[in-house]
Amino acid sequence: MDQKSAMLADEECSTSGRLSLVVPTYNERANITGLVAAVSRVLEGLDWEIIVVDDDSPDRTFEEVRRMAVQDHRVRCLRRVGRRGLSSAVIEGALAASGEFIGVMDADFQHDERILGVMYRKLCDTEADVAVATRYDGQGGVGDWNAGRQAMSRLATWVSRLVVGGRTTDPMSGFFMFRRDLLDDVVYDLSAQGYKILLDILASARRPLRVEEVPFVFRVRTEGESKISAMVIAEYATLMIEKLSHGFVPGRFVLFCMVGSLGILVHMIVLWASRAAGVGFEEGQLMATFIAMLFNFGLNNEVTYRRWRLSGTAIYGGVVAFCAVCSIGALANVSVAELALTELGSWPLAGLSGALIGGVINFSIADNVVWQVARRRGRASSLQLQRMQPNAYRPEGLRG
Ligand SMILES: Nc1nc2c(ncn2[C@@H]2O[C@H](COP(=O)(O)OP(=O)(O)OP(=O)(O)O)[C@@H](O)[C@H]2O)c(=O)[nH]1
Ligand SMILES: [Mg+2]
Repeated sequence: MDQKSAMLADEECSTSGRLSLVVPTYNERANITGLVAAVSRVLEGLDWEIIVVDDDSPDRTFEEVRRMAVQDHRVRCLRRVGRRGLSSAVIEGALAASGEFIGVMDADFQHDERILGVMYRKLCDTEADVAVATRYDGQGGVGDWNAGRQAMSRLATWVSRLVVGGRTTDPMSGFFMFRRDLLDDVVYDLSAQGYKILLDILASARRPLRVEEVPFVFRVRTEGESKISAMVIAEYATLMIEKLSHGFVPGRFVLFCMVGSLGILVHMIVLWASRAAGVGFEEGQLMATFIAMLFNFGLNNEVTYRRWRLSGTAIYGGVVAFCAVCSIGALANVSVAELALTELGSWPLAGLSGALIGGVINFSIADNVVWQVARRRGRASSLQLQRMQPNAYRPEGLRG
């Protein structure tokens, strides 16, 4: 499709509702000006706005956006300070949008802006709730990805389809458009973690959705760097576990266990180092336990509880509470392991049972005590909103 054919000078569509395009950015200074120019060209004739949600990029992408916003009021900049996360950036941008239709696309030109018009038309000409730009149907494709990335993407797409069924060929797509009332329906149920916001929306909807697809070929990034990391992959895995277990196993619990496993590694390294330095076993064990607890607290605060991260002086209270919680978990661990050893007679099984029970107890208490104040604050604001919208779904943590 050429650029002209995708333009939207069409009268019928131009009066059908504003399109708000949400573009999350992190260090996209080299791309953002060109992207806004390209998008405004293809959306000519349509009532549109672009909301760039920038997480205080070190390359100061937000300054570029503000400069454009001064010249064109359809361009808006939402700068988030002390926050990171693609999904939460998209949700907050969409909540700030004024359009009846909301589009989401990356800033790095990998998403072909020339199909925006077709996606918009799919929504306004049909009863569709979502229009997904897909890499896995018809003329779509993943471009120049190497075999490893292709295989990973295929596997992740297959797993995602276990969660959302066959509603779309590309639930992992970051390029899509939807009606604003869909967001209002699902906003309390979104996990808002990680990269895969379309998947989150589709999995959270409690009514059958009509999904239309538009194929496109994923382009190669030419400017700036990818933000895909081990953390992004871990977040994807936890999102899948949470959705597949229908919320029974919270994503936070999975991350908490991963952090705990790393904590054991830290413990063993410190113990080994202290023994090598001639420190006695008991002193070494005490030191290793304390350092591992500090490590676990820090990593959980940065990763598992990123959204409710403790900062400033609250950190001190958090460390003390976390160490106290871990002592309760450790006590339960040892007691259960002793009991299991007597009953089962197998030390690996006994050790595993103790670790599992200790982990569950640590998580339950830490989740409700250490990060409780920040989480309660989040819940309270959700409840306040819910009272204003009685038909909205109940926020996370308050479901029956
Ligand atoms: N606001 C915000 N935007 C982000 C964050 N992480 C990534 N982004 C933006 O989200 C979009 C997608 O990120 P990419 O790193 O390009 O991810 P990708 O396209 O799946 O991966 P590549 O093919 O490797 O580029 C880009 O516009 C990023 O700038 C974040 O933490 N906050
Ligand atoms: Mg990209």
